Amino acid sequence: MKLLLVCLLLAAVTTLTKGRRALCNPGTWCPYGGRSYIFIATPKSWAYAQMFCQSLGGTLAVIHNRNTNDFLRTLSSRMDTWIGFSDAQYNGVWLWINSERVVFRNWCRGEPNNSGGNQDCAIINFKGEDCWDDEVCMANRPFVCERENE
Ligand SMILES: [Ca+2]
Ligand SMILES: [Ca+2]
Repeated sequence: MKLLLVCLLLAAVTTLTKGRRALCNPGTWCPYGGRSYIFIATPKSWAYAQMFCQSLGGTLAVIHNRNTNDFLRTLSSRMDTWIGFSDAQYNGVWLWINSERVVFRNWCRGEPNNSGGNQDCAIINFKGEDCWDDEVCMANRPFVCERENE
């Protein structure tokens, strides 16, 4: 019975993902644009999310263009999701966790607003929308990791 359910689920996922550029099974690394990404649905604080990504051989995901943004938006099912973008070092100075240059941003209107004076970590899919918000880093959120392809 359990096996049948798993098969049905797999069939459903396969149907849903048909036509996309890559077939990604939930909980596995998904190659895209020269890197691989994984969505972790278990909510963690930003720092613990990064540590978890490191334990998988990666970092929190970095976004350099619209295509990657859209891909991760789909991968994360449009849930509030941490990415590796933070201004914790110096408020207002947003840096990628792998130190790569910032060439793409997708802030929601009025964001980042540093609300309450301590929003230093970025999520995608704010309120389900296609834009980013700064939030309190201690908040528990799902997250996406990335790593180099083997
Ligand atoms: Ca801030
Ligand atoms: Ca905010």
